[in-house]
Amino acid sequence: MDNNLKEIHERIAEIRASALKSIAEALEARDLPTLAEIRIRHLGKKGIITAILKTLSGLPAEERPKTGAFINALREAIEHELELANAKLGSAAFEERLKAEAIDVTIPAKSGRFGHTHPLTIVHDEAVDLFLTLGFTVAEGPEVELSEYCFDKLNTPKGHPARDRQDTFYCDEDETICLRTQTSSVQIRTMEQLKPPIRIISPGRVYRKDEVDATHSPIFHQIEGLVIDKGITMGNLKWTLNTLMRGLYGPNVQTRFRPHHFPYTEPSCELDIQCFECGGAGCRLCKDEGWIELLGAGMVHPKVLSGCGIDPDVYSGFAFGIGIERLAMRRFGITDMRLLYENDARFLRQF
Ligand code: 2NM
Repeated sequence: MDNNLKEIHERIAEIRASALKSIAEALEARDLPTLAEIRIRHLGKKGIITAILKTLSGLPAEERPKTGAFINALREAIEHELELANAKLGSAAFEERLKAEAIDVTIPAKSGRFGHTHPLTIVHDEAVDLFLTLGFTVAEGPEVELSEYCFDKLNTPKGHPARDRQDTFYCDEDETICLRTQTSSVQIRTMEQLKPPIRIISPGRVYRKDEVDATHSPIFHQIEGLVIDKGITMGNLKWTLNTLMRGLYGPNVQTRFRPHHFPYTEPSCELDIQCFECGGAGCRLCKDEGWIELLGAGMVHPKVLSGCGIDPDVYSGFAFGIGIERLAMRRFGITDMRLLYENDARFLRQF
C-alpha cells in the first residue's frame, strides 16, 4: 500500500514538471495550437488528470482525501499556467493583427468614375424647374392612349392628315387606341377632371411613325403646358414663354412669335429665338436664317374648351408644346439627334 501511495505522488510530481515544461516551451514558440493540445491531453475527459484520479481507488481510504487534494492542486496549477500562456500569446497575436491590418486613413482616396446626367435630362429638368417656379404643376398620363384623347378632343376629327396611318402608331384595326403623338391628351384629361384655374405642364414620351434620321426619331420627348383661367390672353402666353427662354438661354435672348396653324389653338404661333451662335447674322446652326424655331403655342380653341366642359365664354387659356430633343440640340449645338440615343459615353461625357 505504501508503495502505491509513493508511486502516485511521484507520478503527480512528474506530470507537474513535464506539463509546466511543455507549456513554457509552447509559450516560447508562440504556439497556440500546442497549448490547446496540452490542455486536452491533461485536463480533457480522457486526459492524464482524469486517469490518475481513477487510481485513487487503489489507495487506503484515509489516504484518498489528501492525495485527491494534491491532484486537484495539480489540475489548478496546469489550468492557471495554460491561461497565463494563452493570455500572453493571445494579446500578442492581437497586437500583430492590428499592426498588419492597420489602415492609413490619411492616404488620399482613389477617385471613382461617376456617371452624369444625360443632355436630354439636363434640359428637361431645367425647363421643368423653371415652370415649377412659375407655379405650374406636373401632370402625367398614359402613353398608350385613346385616339379620342389624342385627336377628336383636340379638334382633329377623322380624316385629318395628322391621324394618317403613315404618321401614327395604332394598336388596333379600328384605330381607337394609339401611342400618343403629343402629351396634349394629358391636358384634355386634366381639363375634364379639374375646374379652372389650371396651370400644368405635362412632360413625357411621345410617338410618331417617322424614319430615324438626323432630325427625326419615332420616340421623342415633349413638354406641353396649359394655363386656363378667366381673362387669359396672348399677352400671358408671350410673357410666360419669354420668361422660359430667358431662363434657358440667358437674359439677352431675342424672341419672335410667328403666326402658325394648329387645329387645337386659335390663334396659333411658333416661337423662334435669335441664333445665339451668330447673333442673327446667319450661320450653320441656324441654316443662315438668323432665327431658330423652338416651339409651337396658341390660345386653346373654344371647341377644345367646351369639349372638356369648360365654358369658352367664361374662360380662356393658352397652351404650348416644346420638343425636348430639339431644345437639347439647339442648346448644345448637337446636329444629329441619333447621338442622343446611342449612349456612347465619349459623346455624353461632353455635356
Ligand atoms: C403644341 C402647340 C400648340 C397644345 C394644345 C393643348 C390643349 F390640350 F390645350 F388643347 N395642349 N397642347 C398645343 C398647342 C401643343 O405643341 C407644339
